[in-house]
Amino acid sequence: MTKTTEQLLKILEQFQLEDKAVSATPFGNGHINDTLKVTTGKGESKYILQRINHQIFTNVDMLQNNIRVVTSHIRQKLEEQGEKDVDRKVLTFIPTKDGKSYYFDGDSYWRVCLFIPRSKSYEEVTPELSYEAGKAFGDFQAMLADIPEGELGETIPNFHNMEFRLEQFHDAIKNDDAGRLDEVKDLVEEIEKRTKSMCIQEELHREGKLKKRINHCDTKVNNVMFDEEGKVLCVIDLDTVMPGFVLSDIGDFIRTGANTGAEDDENLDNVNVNMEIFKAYTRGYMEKAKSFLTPLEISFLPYGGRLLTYMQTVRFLTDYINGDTYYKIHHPKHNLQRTKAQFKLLQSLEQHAEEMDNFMKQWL
Ligand code: ADP
Ligand code: GN1
Ligand code: MG
Repeated sequence: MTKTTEQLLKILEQFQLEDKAVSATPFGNGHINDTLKVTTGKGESKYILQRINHQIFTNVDMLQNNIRVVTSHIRQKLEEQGEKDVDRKVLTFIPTKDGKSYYFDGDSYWRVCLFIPRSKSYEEVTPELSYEAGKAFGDFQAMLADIPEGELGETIPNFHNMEFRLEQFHDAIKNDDAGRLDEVKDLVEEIEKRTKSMCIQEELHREGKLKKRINHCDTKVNNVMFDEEGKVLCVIDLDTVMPGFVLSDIGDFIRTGANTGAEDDENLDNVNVNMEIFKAYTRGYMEKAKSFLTPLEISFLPYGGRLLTYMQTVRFLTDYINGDTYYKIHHPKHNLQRTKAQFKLLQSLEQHAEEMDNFMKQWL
């Protein structure tokens, strides 16, 4: 439900804001939450207001508790390191007037954080920005590695569990709720061909060879904030930070950052893997993550790119078959278009698999 500015300002009044808000306008390109930039009387962008998608994040208390644990853990580490610019290096959430981390208006859940001044996010990156982002996500995982097990909940259970995503896919096919199955038969077949090879992580985990770590789980390039000089400030969009398999956090960056086209590109010729971006991200990531990754995990990093791209293909197609119940869409065939573009990227990653594996040898 769209809110008027007046309604949004009423919601903002519930929070302990230092400066009075005068406007709130839609911001960013997220598919899940609604993000608004809040401006004060002085014309300054001061806050970010977000409506949490509680159809998807059903346990808002768990979600907000995870974010509190993660941001305070990082804040403490930054302070210990003598960091001067802490407020631009980690998100700062503003409590409500009654001390809660979110406000429920009887219909939606809202939260507010500080707008990071002089910051920028990108939909496309250069090798330099990609290297910086690799360091940022490697560092993020390293900083969270000592959070005791059990302290963070799974905000979306089985979020990056490939076996579970395929179960959802097969349910969608069985039900064919929107009557779209005929139209997507070829894509379904391509997905089926790869099911076994894409569930290796779950298999290795059962065999005790792969452990879970705390991951960001949404390492899209637009979830990294950079400063004016192209240095990383911090990673944002912390809703999906949870225990999972380490490949998530390289895989989603390769999927989004190392794509020469857009996630939903209409022209599939635009979509290919950009090897320079892959190499730069991996170099940055390995600088920070080498100390905690096992040789098995290191050798699997390029597979992570294929896996997350395959997973996203499956998720978009599942949503299309279900009749677009999960992702925000901008036109009726959007999820199909996204599926095709992601599948094209997967094919390109498959063609470059050997080259990517060879690149990893310097760390093995
Ligand atoms: P979504 O879940 O919708 O992706 P995000 O938290 O990633 O939401 O926010 C969407 C976009 O808004 C980001 O890509 C970023 O450009 C911008 N943004 C979010 N939080 C901040 C912030 N604290 N300061 C500045 N920009 C932000
Ligand atoms: C969603 O919130 P956003 O737009 O950054 C999704 C990710 C997908 C991504 C695809 C909670 O991320 O898992 O990879 O869209 N988030 C959730 O673009 O499902
Ligand atoms: Mg985001």
